[in-house]
Amino acid sequence: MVRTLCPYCGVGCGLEVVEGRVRGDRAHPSNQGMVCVKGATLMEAIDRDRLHTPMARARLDAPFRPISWETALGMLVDRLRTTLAEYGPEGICLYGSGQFLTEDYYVAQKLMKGCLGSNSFDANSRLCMSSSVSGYVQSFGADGPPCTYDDLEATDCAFVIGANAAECHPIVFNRLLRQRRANPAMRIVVVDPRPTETARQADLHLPIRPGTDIDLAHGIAHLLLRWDRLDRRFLEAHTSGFEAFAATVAHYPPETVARRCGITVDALEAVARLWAESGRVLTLWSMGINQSSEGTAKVRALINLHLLTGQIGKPGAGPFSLTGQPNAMGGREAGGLSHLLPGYRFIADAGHRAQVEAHWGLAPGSIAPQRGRTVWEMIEGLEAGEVGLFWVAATNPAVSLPDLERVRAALLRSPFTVVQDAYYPTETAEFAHLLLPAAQWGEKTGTMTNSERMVTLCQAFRDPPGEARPDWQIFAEVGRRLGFAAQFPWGSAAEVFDEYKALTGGRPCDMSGLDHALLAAGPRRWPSPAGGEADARLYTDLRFATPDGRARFAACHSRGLAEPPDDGYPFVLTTGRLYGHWHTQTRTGRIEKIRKLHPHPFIEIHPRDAAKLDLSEGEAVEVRSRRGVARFPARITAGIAPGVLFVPMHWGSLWAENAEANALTHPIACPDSGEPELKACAVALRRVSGA
Ligand SMILES: Nc1nc2c(c(=O)[nH]1)N[C@H]1C(S)=C(S)[C@@H](COP(=O)(O)OP(=O)(O)OC[C@H]3O[C@@H](n4cnc5c(=O)[nH]c(N)nc54)[C@H](O)[C@@H]3O)O[C@H]1N2
Ligand SMILES: Nc1nc2c(c(=O)[nH]1)N[C@H]1C(S)=C(S)[C@@H](COP(=O)(O)OP(=O)(O)OC[C@H]3O[C@@H](n4cnc5c(=O)[nH]c(N)nc54)[C@H](O)[C@@H]3O)O[C@H]1N2
Ligand code: SF4
Ligand SMILES: [Mo]
Repeated sequence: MVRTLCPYCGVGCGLEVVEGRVRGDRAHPSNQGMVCVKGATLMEAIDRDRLHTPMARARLDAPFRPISWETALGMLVDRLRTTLAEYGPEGICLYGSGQFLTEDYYVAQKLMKGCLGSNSFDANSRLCMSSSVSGYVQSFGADGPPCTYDDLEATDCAFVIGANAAECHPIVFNRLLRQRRANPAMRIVVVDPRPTETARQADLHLPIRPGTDIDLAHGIAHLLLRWDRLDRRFLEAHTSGFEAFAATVAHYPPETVARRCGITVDALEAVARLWAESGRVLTLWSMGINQSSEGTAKVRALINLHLLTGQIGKPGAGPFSLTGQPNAMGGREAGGLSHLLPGYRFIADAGHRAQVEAHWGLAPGSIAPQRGRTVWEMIEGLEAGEVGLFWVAATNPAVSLPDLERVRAALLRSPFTVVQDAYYPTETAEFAHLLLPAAQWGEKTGTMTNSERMVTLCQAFRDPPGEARPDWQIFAEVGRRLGFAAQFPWGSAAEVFDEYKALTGGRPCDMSGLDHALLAAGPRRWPSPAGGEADARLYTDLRFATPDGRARFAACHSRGLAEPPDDGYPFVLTTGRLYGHWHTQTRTGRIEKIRKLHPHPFIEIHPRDAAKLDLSEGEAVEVRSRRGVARFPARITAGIAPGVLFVPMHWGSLWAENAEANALTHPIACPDSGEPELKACAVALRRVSGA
């Protein structure tokens, strides 16, 4: 029996692998033996359509030919050297993933930011958690979700906003439902423009208009101030910026807020009353908040409510982001975004750079002082001819980035693209010059951190197929061949972890007390300082990670959608996920049971809008935005608000004809987090007659 972690969502369920089958690990505190359909069917896809050997081609219209690792690594190292000489370090970009192990992430940071001098390592977390990262950092002084899953079973009121947890974080949602069964007075509020499975289970569902979350949060704060339902002692002792915040929310009276959000004043008052009267309030959010041109401000507006009411640092209470990918947390800890360094450090901080340079045995000044490119800036860099080498690992940007026409055009211009993936074909492989076969889950050992800061050792239990190699080993071998033998000496992932954890000592994400041997006995939550104990929750002493120890209120106004609907594009399209599928389907598209569950893409539309187009159930609709078109069979549902549409993100060009959500979306991003507004764009509809 081997213990590991589910490689899908950020719930981070512990698994046991016994004789080639997986089951939930009862000893794992996060899931206590439970798994959802994705975890349960995991084994079925791990051998299908794998990439077995490196492959290369001189031009994108030529066929790939298999090559040896020796040839592939030689080619890559030559190309890195010539790109450095011709473009400078920032001409090299590596785009990674929350599906890396922490060890993969760490070695990639050392290679890119340390040895190559390019801070342009970014991850798909930029499309996912980066607004939560910047929200936590701005409000608390450090990243890190303060809560644990035990809070799900200790809360009186779960405020679920912009998250379809029943489908996307099923085991977290199960634990919440378990709490409501145990404590019938407990309430679940769901704020989502769609009638999701999560909303159907709610005691109160607020179907707000997309992009009005800040209005809603400020509207709640306005009422709490009016009713004088504040925790004044907490406010005065532990926060800053209250006056400016109070002045801001004065502009959000209930009538205005209800109108903007498209809900009734009664509904607004009902939710504000729950905030006022519940002993313990837990806010859970995910992409409906983060994927927004004001994502950071949305996160801070939610945190404001916790500061106003002192709902933090105690069981059952606090702001709790639900992490998307299995190791997006570990990625943040290891510095896996273009403005970060390992141990929750920042590129912009000269002291932080010096600490990391010293740890890496590199000369002072090796790490460049400016942040690197975000993934969208990498695309712009390709367009401008400023990027000479684009290296993609464990993500499928030819499906998951916004404005795909523009992305594809940029990829076609790329002088040299490396795609390091476990599967072949993928949509992004079409744009590669060099393919590197990666070992995936079960074939490499290393650690992942889930949403509740629980670090789990994922143990290998099978050999990689063909010549596939763990990502960290690929990065390390490239580093050695570039002349950095001393920097990449490790023989095992356990040694990588030991070097990495030393960089977390004394930092908020301290895991200096952990190692692989200890984790083999069971998962551990950080902070885990060497030789010390720490509370399970962050900020139980109500001292925050800011210089004055106070959490900061944000006084931001709601700006609404970056691309609001208008006469030419009168609908708001939102995008998201389905219970069975995982992202771009590289695994789940190859599993019969899941294909049956979700056989084809679709668009959700309100009956009134469908009637205007004379559209009946299942008929094809053409959806057009300023950037592209796609077609979907209509799914008519009274639950969705009129004027709002929904399409799932899962169908790229390999899996359906012309049904890409991201053909339509735009890249306008939050100025603080760089996270694009994947949740809303303006579109027009046309019935496709005879289809
Ligand atoms: N089954 C499944 N589970 C997954 C994944 C998967 O691919 N499949 N992926 C994982 C990953 S990486 C992630 S990031 C998470 C995402 O998890 P979630 O964020 O829960 O999933 P989404 O479907 O992307 O979006 C959630 C909801 O946001 C709503 N929404 C849209 N616009 C707004 C708005 O303006 N305000 C509010 N309040 N809500 C809005 C949408 O209607 C949608 O129901 O799921 C993880 N879990
Ligand atoms: N319209 C719209 N677009 C979105 C979103 C949305 O809600 N709406 N959500 C965004 C979000 S939150 C996310 S997280 C992204 C996800 O988007 P992607 O990251 O593009 O999606 P995945 O299909 O998970 O891609 C992971 C890739 O890594 C490969 N892989 C798996 N394991 C390994 C490994 O160990 N090593 C290597 N090298 N490869 C491996 C898989 O085969 C797959 O090709 O999509 C974003 N795009
Ligand atoms: S809830 Fe998430 S981590 Fe748990 S089994 Fe399902 S996909 Fe895997
Ligand atoms: Mo995500």
